[in-house]
Amino acid sequence: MTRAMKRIKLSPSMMCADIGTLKETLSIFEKHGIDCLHIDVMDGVFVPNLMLGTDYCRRLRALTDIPLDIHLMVVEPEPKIAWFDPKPGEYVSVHAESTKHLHRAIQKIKATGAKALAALNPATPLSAIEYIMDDVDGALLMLVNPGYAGQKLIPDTLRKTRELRALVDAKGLKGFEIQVDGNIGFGNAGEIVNAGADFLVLGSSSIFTPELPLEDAVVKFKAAIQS
Ligand code: S6P
Ligand code: MG
Repeated sequence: MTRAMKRIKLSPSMMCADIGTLKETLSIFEKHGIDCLHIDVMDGVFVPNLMLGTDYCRRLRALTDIPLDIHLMVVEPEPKIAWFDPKPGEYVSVHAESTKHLHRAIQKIKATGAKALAALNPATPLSAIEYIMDDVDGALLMLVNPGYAGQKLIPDTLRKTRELRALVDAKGLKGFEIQVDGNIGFGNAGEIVNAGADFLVLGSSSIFTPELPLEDAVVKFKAAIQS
């Protein structure tokens, strides 16, 4: 199967969504088959910003059946995983840089029934996850430094995406998902998918832009990854 034919999952970054129009936003996502809602959890320590928490997740689950995709950017993530009450069908990602025991944190996520992704900052080598790839459901490669929306993609993260895809293919890990996050736009989405990503986080560089109504932007983005 070529990359172009592969089903690409889309996960809008809810920290970029207008809270005043949340219900309309969710109904657009439901109508267009959006796969997940990306929840950026920031503690002001692991990253220099504070964002989204447990109550927000609980509220979103009451408003929609779209599964959450919870990106933990916090120090000492292990005890905090349960705070989010992850559900089967959801995703939780934990940063390799945030824990001394990444494998243990991954096991804690999997014990909840949710899928576990190992997240890597742009400067962290793939070797940080190479020996636990059989035990994760996928990886989250940051294409920007975590902390803020609206940053510029660090070019060598595309080489890293290609290298991870090659490693996944060489190991024959069929279900392993490669999520990428940061500055994914209409113009570079094709290149990012061709590099091997199959799970894209969408923020201010694509669907949450003042230049286009949300629904038009979703339709345009889907067309961009199909062409
Ligand atoms: C960044 C965070 C991301 C952003 C996303 C925003 O720390 O993990 O999920 O919300 O990158 O997208 P964009 O297109 O503004 O970079
Ligand atoms: Mg994120």
